[in-house]
Amino acid sequence: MTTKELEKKSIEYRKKILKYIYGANAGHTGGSLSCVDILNVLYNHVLNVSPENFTSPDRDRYIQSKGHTVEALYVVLAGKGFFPEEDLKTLCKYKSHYIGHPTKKVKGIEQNTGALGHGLPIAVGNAIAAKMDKKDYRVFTLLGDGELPEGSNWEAALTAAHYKLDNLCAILDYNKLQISGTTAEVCNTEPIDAKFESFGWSVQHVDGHDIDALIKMFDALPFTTGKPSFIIAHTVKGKGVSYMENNVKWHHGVPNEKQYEDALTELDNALITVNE
Ligand SMILES: Cc1ncc(C[n+]2csc(CCOP(=O)(O)OP(=O)(O)O)c2C)c(N)n1
Repeated sequence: MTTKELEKKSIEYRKKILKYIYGANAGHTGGSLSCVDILNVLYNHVLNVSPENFTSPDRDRYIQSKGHTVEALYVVLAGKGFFPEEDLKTLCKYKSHYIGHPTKKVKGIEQNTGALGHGLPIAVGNAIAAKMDKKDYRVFTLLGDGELPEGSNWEAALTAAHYKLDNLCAILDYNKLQISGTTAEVCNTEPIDAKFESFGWSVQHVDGHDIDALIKMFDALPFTTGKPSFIIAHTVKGKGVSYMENNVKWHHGVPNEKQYEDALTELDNALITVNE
């Protein structure tokens, strides 16, 4: 897929994230819009995973540690044919499997997450298993900067370096906001790059909304043989909808009808620009 095609896909994903959150009257809007370009590139360029090979032991693994932004994952998985997009109309409804956090009841989802701080440890376990089984699959996990203070992440970070897991890549959705304020105010984890480097990871920074830059970054994995890779993806919470951008209110805010229409208009205009 070309960069332009992926850029268009990102806008379509954003529209769908809003559509289903608006329909459900629930969801994590800002963080889903923040990470969707990363998911786009992962699922449409990087990961060897599809509905057909999802039970193969050789498939790549993607574990979404910041589980609350599952709406972004749902629209990407639906687009890949893991389940009919129609199913997302049941988002957050009684008896639906499409709940507000990832669950293995949904095809394409590797692990239940949402209690923050669990995805990286699980990914480390998967990557160790690949090494033990002499398999070539790779393991990717997406973390939020607000989730980084969870202690389990640091134990996993130590372990990943100890076992030289160069088949592991953690991506940080570095939007600098979390649930109730800036990440720095709630619990400062800076300097993140120096911390992971000192733990024995190979660290790179990227613009998490630049499709081309993301492709190049993922194509360069592993950054160092014998070390796990850490990508700090600089993102904007609420990206693509100007009134939501960098506003903590939209962590789990749901647009009203007028706001929803305005957001769609803005995204449709962005689509016209990409098409030019
Ligand atoms: C163990 C745990 N503690 C608290 C929460 C509540 N919680 C949900 S989202 C969130 C903030 C996460 O911030 P971040 O990881 O930066 O996500 P983003 O801003 O990218 O949406 C918190 C504290 C949780 N889900 N799990």
